[in-house]
Amino acid sequence: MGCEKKWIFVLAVMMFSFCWYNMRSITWHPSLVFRCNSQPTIDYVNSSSQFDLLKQDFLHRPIIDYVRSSPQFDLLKQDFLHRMLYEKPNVLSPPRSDVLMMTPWLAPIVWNGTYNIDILNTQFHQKNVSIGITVFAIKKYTVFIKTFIETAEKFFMVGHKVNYYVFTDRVGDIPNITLGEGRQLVILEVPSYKRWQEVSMRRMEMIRDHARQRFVNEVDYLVCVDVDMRFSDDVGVEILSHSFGTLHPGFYAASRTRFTYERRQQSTAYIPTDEGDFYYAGGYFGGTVEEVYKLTNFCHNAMMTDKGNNIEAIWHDESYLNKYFLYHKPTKILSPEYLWDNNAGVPAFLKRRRFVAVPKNHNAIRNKRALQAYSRNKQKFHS
Ligand code: 4GW
Ligand code: MN
Repeated sequence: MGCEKKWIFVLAVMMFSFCWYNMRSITWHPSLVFRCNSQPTIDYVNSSSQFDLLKQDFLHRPIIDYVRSSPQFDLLKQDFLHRMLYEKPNVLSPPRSDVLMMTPWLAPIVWNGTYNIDILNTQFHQKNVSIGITVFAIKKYTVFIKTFIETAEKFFMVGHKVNYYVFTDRVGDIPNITLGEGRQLVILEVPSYKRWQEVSMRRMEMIRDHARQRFVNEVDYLVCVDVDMRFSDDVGVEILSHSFGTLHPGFYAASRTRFTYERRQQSTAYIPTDEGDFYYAGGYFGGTVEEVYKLTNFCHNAMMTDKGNNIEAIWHDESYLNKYFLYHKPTKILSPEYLWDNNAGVPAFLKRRRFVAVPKNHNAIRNKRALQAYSRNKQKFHS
């Protein structure tokens, strides 16, 4: 009898445990709770194993440290615009329909009428940007400096901080020019090269070296241009971007095959006839100091490789620049408004001429032999 009671007791305990176990799962097991829900949340929850990992991440990295180590978030908060009144952009009526406003890689092409300079000025003032403009005046080209800087004072980045970096071999020939507030002239003495091609090409090396040694500590952006030019209308922060190139005034409408890229395969500047987006001008490019360093470093190294192989690209630094931009697409492109030659007339799409070539008295400015070679090439390739 005692034994029977014991078994009945054991059985009762087992049945009770079994029922209790099941009741617990009915009441508390999360999957059953979710099953009561008409939405199939259960599948989502069950299959989202990455949520477990997130939880662990959270435990291992205390929030307080994360906040403390990200001071840039405080600065971001300050970046906002005040109330401004201007015409609303219209999605179904683009500001320009006569010109390409965007590249296939979504880099804007800067044309008059496509941007609001007040918005851009406010944004760039908030960032307190400073802009360096590099220009070379080697040998007789010092004659261009006065007009270049005087017109830049009127039109280039007015209201922003500007450093003019004038590279020259004739320091004594650089005139004294009174500059506006926040603007300064820095004269950089550099060697001159015998061959004019080298004078033009070595700009890449000199910009590269000074970008690293000096510009990076002094300015945010660099604008690198020819000196035989005058500003005749506004050139402002609308041109600034990570990296930018400018459409050459002679080729904006030309087909790929007519672009005067380097076509010899032996050259590092070689571009086949079935490639190429635009023909960029050698006399106007820029970007952040770091990007300009990369660009000029590439071009100079490519030139040196070619030099070692006794080859020089057809349009010198311009050919290497075009090769660089083919495979390192610029993030902004300047329309020919930013680099024009009045010899090409004034087509209807050209609403402004902001930076135009100063006619050169070739005989007085350039050495004779170089001039002959130069005109021969111009006729052959730029006609
Ligand atoms: C032929 O005798 C020469 S000299 C071709 C360029 C020369 C040259 C150019 C020079 O003697 N001194 C000089 O400083 N440069 C710089 O290179 C100057 O900044 C000039 O704007 C740039 C490109 O030369 P460029 O303006 O004569 O080239 P194009 O006619 O294509 O704009
Ligand atoms: Mn020029």
